[in-house]
Amino acid sequence: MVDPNVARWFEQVDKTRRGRLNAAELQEALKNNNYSSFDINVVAAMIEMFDKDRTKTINLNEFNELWKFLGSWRQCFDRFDNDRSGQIDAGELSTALQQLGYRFSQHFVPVLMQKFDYSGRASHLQFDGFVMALIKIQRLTTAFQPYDRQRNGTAQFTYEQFLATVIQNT
Ligand SMILES: [Ca+2]
Ligand SMILES: [Ca+2]
Repeated sequence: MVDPNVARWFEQVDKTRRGRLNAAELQEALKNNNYSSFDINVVAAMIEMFDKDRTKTINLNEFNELWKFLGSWRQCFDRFDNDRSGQIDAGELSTALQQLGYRFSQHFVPVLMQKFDYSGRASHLQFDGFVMALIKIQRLTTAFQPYDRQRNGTAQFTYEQFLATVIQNT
C-alpha cells in the first residue's frame, strides 16, 4: 500500500510524468531540515539501494519503500539532534554512535564529519550526511566482522581481501 501523501509528492516531483524519477528528480524530492536537497552522492546511493527492478530510476513503489526507510532514519536523527538545530554536530554524533552500540575513539568522529558534512566545513551533518555515514558504518562493520574472529575489533586480511571488501561496500 502506497501512502496517498507519498503518492502525491511523487507526482509533484515526477515532472516528466513517466512514473519514474531519475537522479535529478529524486534529488528534488529529498530534503534536509534546512530545505537543502540531498547531496547527489546520497541520491545515487538511495537509487542503488531501492531500484529493485534495475531501471536506474525510482518508480512509485520503490519511492514508497525509500520514504519509509528515510522516515525511520528521520526519527533516529531527531532523537539525536539534542539541541533541535536540525543538524548533528560532533558531540551529538558521538552520543548517537555510542547509543547505537558502536565503540569508537574520539579520533573517529572527525573523520566522519570531514567526509559527510557535504558543505565541506566538517562541523555539522545534515540529515543526508547522517544517514549516509550510518549506512556506511553498518555495511563496513558487517563486512569486517567475519575477519574479526576474536570479536575484539582487530583483524588480519590480505591486500586483496581489503580491496574487495571496500569495493563491494562503498
Ligand atoms: Ca526502478
Ligand atoms: Ca543539533
